[in-house]
Order: sequence, then C-alpha cells, then structure tokens
Amino acid sequence: MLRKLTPLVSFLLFIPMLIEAQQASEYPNDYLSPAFHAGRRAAVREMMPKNTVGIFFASQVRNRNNDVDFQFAQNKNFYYLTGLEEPNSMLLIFKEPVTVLGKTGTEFLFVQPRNPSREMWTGKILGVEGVQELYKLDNVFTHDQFTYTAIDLSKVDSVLTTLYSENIISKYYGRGGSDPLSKMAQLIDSAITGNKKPNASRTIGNILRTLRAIKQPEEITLIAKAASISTEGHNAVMKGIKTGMTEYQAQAIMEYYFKKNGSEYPGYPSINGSAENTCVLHYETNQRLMKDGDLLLSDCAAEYHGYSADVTRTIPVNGKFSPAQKIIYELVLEAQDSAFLLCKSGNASNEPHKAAVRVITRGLTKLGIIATDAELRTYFPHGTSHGLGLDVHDPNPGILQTGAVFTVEPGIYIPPGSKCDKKWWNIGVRIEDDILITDTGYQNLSAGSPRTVAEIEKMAKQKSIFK
Ligand SMILES: [Mn+2]
Repeated sequence: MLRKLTPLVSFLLFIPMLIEAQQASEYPNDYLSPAFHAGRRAAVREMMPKNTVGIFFASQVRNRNNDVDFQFAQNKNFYYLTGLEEPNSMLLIFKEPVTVLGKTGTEFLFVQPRNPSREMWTGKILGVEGVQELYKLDNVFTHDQFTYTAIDLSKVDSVLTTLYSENIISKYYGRGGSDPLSKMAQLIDSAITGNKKPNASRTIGNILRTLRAIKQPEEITLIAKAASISTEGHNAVMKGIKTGMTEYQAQAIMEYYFKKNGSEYPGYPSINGSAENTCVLHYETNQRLMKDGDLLLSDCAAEYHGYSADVTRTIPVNGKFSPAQKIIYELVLEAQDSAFLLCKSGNASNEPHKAAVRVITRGLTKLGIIATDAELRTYFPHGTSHGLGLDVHDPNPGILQTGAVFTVEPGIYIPPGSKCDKKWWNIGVRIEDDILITDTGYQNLSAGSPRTVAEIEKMAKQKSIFK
C-alpha cells in the first residue's frame, strides 16, 4: 500500500534525484583540470635556464602483432604537461616568448589533424579546435604545420629534451621513420646545431623529476582514488579465495573490482604468486593451481586517470596462516610498522628502508635463518620505498616533504632449497602500502585493506560470491 506524501516529504524524496541528475555524466569528468596542466607548464618554464626550449613528445602507438597494436599509453611527462591522451603530438615550451606560425607565446602544441575516415575505425581525434577547447591551450597546430621554417631556434642557446643524448631525438624514433613524430624529431634534430644540442646534464628530465616528486592536491586526489579502488580488490580476494582456485582466478577477482570502479587498467601487470611463486619478485604468469596451506602474494593495483597505486597483500589460501607463515608474516609487518614511524617530513627518503632492514636482520638472525648481516640480501633483496604517481615507479625526493607519495614495502622471500630449515621454504611475504607525507606526519592511502594476521583471517571468513 502507498502512503500519501506531504509536500515537504515529496520534496525531500526528490532531492536524491536532483543530485543524481547533477552527477550523471556520460563520461568521467574528474580528470586533472586544464589549470593543473597550465600550472605545471609554468613551473617547468620557471626552472628552465635562460634562452632554452623544452621539447616533449607524446608516446607512439606500439605494434603488438601483425595489424594489432597495444592499447595506447601516453608518455607521462607529456600527460603531466598537457592532459592530452593522443599520439603523434609534440609540446614546445620556450623560456622567452617567440613567434611560431604567426602566434607569439611560450607554449606551442602540435597535434594530430582530424581524419573522419580514420576516426570511424579508431575513435575521435580532437584536432586543433578540440584540443584548444578541452585543454584551454591557445597555440595549437597540426603536426604537418611543423616545418623547418615554422620554428625559429636562432634566439635559443640550448635545446632541452626529455630524451638523453644529443641526437637521440631522431635515433629514438627511428631516423627515416615516416610517422609524424619521427618527422618532427628529424626536423628538430637537423635544426639543432653545434652547442645547441642537448646533453645529459641539461636535459629537462631533471626538472620534471624534481617537480613530479612532490604531488599537487589534484594528483593526490587521483592517487588516493587509485589506492582505494586497489584495496577494494585486495579485500575481495581475501574474502573470495579458497583452495583449488588458480592464481589467475584470484587475479580476475582483483581486476574485476578495478574495472568496476572506473580504473582504466592495472597500474602494472598483476602479480599473483602462490607457494614457491611468492618468492618470484615480479611473477606475472599467474597460472598455478593453489593448494591447501599455500600463501598467495598479490602485488596488484589500479591506475586511475593516469595515476597508479601499488599495493601488496600476502594471505593464506585456506584462510588461516600456518605457525611458520605467521612468524615470517609478523616479522615483515613489524618491519613495515617501524618504517612507517620514519615517514615524516625532513627525514631522508631511505630512513624507512633502514628501519625495515634493522627489524628483518634482527628477526631472521633470531630465527636462525641467517648467520650474518650480509646474508640479509638473500631473503630481502629489494628496497623498501619508491615514489608513486603517474609512474608506478615515480621520482621520490631525497628528503621527505609534504606532498611526497611513496611505497613502504618490506619483504622476506624463502624459496625452496634455501639454506635454512625446510619449514620456512615456499614462504614469500611482502606487505606494501602507499604513503603520503603531510604537514603533521603521514597518511596511509591504502589503509582500507587489513594488514594484521587477525584482521586478514577475520576477513577470510566473510561471505563472498566467489566461494
Ligand atoms: Mn612497489
């Protein structure tokens, strides 16, 4: 039976519909803003030496096999500075204003022209007007307008590129290549003569590394979103895993939650290694059938609008850690907790790693797994932290400061045949979280997925549609 509504109640019931109408958008609209990219270009120009030009190329489409290409992935520096997700494009940033093709300014973008017959196959190309409108850039041209005479380098002392040696512009894209980027690269290469040629100490890569090491608020929002999506995937695996499942089925559960939440793709190939495969640091084949008593190490994270998280959890396939697994797991957990305590502004970025090394060295010695400190690398062969952002391995500042985002990921890996008691064999444990340095300390962006033995075992008992 329906109840008659008072006008006020009717209005209140209508509010959610209003909100929904406002939010409903056919396509995502939470990308980095044009103002963000403009701000980053200004920051680059600010750091450039006098009389220089910085050149940034979009990525090329890469062939996979026969006439099938890999899904396009934009060059991250180019994306940071423009937001544009198309190939065959080039950005020039001049320190001082110049005139290019009748337009005076410091920023010039060359993009793909519209092409209706191609767009019918591979989707919309924005073209000059589309790029101007979407990314609020003034001086946009098509790449075929880039000619030897279009760009005047006479007032430029030095050319800075994101590539690394003087004539690598043409080498990198293949001398003689007929695609638009190769042509533009060759034109630039031939226009740059004598001491204008870029060299390793004057590449713009150093400037980009410095800037990208400290994240802007808009970037932190996207990394936090990627981390939160990732933890949802990890939690679903914790709940859904069971003996008799394959590593790729665990991967399927994980990645379903990434895609479900709008992540375009995983930030890196998903690592789902069980038993002896937990000890392979970048195991990606994910083909094994998991058995009772195995551990599963899942190093998987989502990428969201260009920004990647990086999260690892290690869980028992049957829902309960064995006594030996629990001992190693809790040692890694203690190392991670000790490392967290050193995540603060002003500390050197390797302090968390040093703390993890101290804890794991002491623990493995006490367990009789190693006899000397030098043996630590046998079982803990990697660093504890790397920067995180547009790249899953992003620049990290030497000294931690507000806005730095990096991983804390200690691990212990004991493959079969190791020179220690057999009871430790096939135990590989890594616990990895994404840390943001704040004014008051740090924030764990991936805290949404449990880390303690008790919490993981509790989550394993929860209902899941996968078991
Ligand atoms: Mn990592």
